[in-house]
Amino acid sequence: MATATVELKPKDYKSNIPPDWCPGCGDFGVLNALQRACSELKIAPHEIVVVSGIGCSSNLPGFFRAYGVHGLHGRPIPVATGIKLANKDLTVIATGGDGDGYGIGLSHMIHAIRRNVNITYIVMNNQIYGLTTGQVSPTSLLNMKTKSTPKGNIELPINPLMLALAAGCDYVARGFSGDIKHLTELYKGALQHRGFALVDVFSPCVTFNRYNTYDWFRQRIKKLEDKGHDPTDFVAAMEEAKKVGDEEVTIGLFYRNPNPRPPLEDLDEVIASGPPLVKRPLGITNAEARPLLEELM
Ligand SMILES: Cc1ncc(C[n+]2csc(CCOP(=O)(O)OP(=O)(O)O)c2C)c(N)n1
Ligand code: SF4
Ligand SMILES: [Mg+2]
Repeated sequence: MATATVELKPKDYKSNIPPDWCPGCGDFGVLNALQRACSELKIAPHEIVVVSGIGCSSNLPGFFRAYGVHGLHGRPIPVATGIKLANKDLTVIATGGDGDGYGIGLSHMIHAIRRNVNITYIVMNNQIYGLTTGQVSPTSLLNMKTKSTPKGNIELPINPLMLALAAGCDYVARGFSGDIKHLTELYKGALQHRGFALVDVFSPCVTFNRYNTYDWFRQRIKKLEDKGHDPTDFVAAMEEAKKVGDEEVTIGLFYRNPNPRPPLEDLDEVIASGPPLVKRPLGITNAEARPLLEELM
């Protein structure tokens, strides 16, 4: 993680495009907390790349002042992986929604964890497909009525935290976009972690999810730190992650491995052997490189 030499305020991480999310959308809090975290860690905008998929949440890179890629549905992680491998000096953040990351793109998360790609993955989990106007998502609760499940959801929701823990993720956290201060701390931990870090964020869709509202969360949220949870205890993290449903919603740092695995960039012989690949000579002449590049344009 590179650091800025000048002091930057959270507002310095705002792009000149104002967010077009519905008023009250949880994604405002997700963006706000990320701006604060980068400011507090003094990571300069030109050293950050935010990569997203498709969805309301995936519009986030456009509103954040840094390099950004608004990619394909479910594919922020492969793109983020490529960027990190090409330039290990960059702070690479993958973002998107629950449909994007836990539906169509789920396998990418598991493999990136297995490889321990050094990126932070922020999932704006509103338990619905927002952009496509309110269909059931992989994290919609059982029996939830949505546009595509008028009689109630008959499928068990996916548990992203348990999946991440089981795959070997060394930093697993969940926040709530209605608690920006708390979320900022979870992001800071994730950005400082060398390896794959997952921050799942409950980020209410005020337009299409009439069930999991801010009030619904506020009545149920319990913070792990208030429960005396030890984030170095893997079994306790699994036990806490198991608790999803209607009664209690747990947020906080579930797990941080006290003996984290080295990230991919330290293990790959070529990448580990010197400066970022983008800063190394190509080993071929410009004349040889030009036709290869033209093929990609
Ligand atoms: C390959 C592909 N399949 C389906 C779609 C249609 N689509 C766009 S966004 C989306 C789901 C968005 O849900 P989520 O990722 O949870 O984001 P949200 O809008 O809720 O933030 C779908 C199914 C698409 N764009 N591309
Ligand atoms: S539809 Fe839902 S997720 Fe999309 S911008 Fe509006 S409130 Fe946010
Ligand atoms: Mg969603």
